[in-house]
Amino acid sequence: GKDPVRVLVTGAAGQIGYALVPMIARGVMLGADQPVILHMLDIPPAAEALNGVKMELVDAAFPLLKGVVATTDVVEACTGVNIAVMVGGFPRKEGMERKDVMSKNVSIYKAQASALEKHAAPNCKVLVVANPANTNALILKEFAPSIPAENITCLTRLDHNRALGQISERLNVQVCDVKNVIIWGNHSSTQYPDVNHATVLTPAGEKPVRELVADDAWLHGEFITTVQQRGAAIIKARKLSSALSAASSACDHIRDWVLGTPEGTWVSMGVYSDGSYNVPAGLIYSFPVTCCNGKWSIVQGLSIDELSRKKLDLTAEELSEEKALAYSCLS
Ligand code: NAX
Repeated sequence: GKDPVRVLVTGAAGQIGYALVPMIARGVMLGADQPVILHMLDIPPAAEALNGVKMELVDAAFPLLKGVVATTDVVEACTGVNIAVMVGGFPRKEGMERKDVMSKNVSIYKAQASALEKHAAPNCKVLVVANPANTNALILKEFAPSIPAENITCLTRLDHNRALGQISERLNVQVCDVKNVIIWGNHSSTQYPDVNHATVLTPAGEKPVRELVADDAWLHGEFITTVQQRGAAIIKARKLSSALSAASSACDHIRDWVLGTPEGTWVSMGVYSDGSYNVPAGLIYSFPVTCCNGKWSIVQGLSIDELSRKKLDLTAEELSEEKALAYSCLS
């Protein structure tokens, strides 16, 4: 069989971690024929809970799971990992200033960047989930200069999947028949969920979502705000933030990156901007991408109408501000 792949999950004792590690151990992330060794990192106050997760992983007797490292030592956690899913971070608490939260996460991501750079396997692929996801990924990139920029990404696949879900509910079609929505920009409420190029597979062939929905007011209004505000709606309903959908989408992100996107389909990933679509270079920005042989590339040449242009720029501006705030925390 195949050699095991080492997958790091930081913040593994948390909510998303608890949903994510069994998915990885079942082959949802890397395939049903790919053995894995899980590396789980958390901080000392969560060490006992982390050990409990390790006990449950043992108890579940996953055939693909060839080993579990559960640790609060970042070097041990990062050593030899091929894939790093960064879920651990400092959450925003009631009454905290944005700058204070940013400052905490900048120091976490700076330290973990160095550990990954020194100890991860060559060509390690990194997915940042923890918020502010795009900016944490940017800090990680800055402080791990020997890891290629293309190997550092952030999660906007949950937003992408939420957009697919909303279209499928609205049209009463199977979600697997909807494709090529786009999430542009920041994983925040300024993100732009764009359906201008999205299609639905119908018995009569592929049809544009715009033609099938035929309700611009909904597409320009409620659809966009529902996707942007879905995280808050889940918190309101569950009294906890999204976890199973975040974990599942993180698996989708890595699976498509490693194993490739289906022909004719793109997905959304937060990646290092090269200036495509006049998005400022040097931001981690969510674009439509296709993946092949373990590499993503931004889908080029899509038409951007005036309304979309404004929304692409607005979310880029927010990311530039976050970047400036993050850098101000470094000095
Ligand atoms: P939890 O608070 O349940 O878990 C976070 C875990 O991280 C905790 O166990 C904590 O001890 C650990 N942690 C804190 N600092 C750490 C460090 N320096 N090293 C390692 N571990 C550390 O949060 P959870 O609900 O699991 O969410 C995790 C992160 O995902 C949050 O930042 C959250 O905002 C973010 N999300 C991002 C999403 C996305 O689509 N990009 C969606 C879901 C989620 O909101």
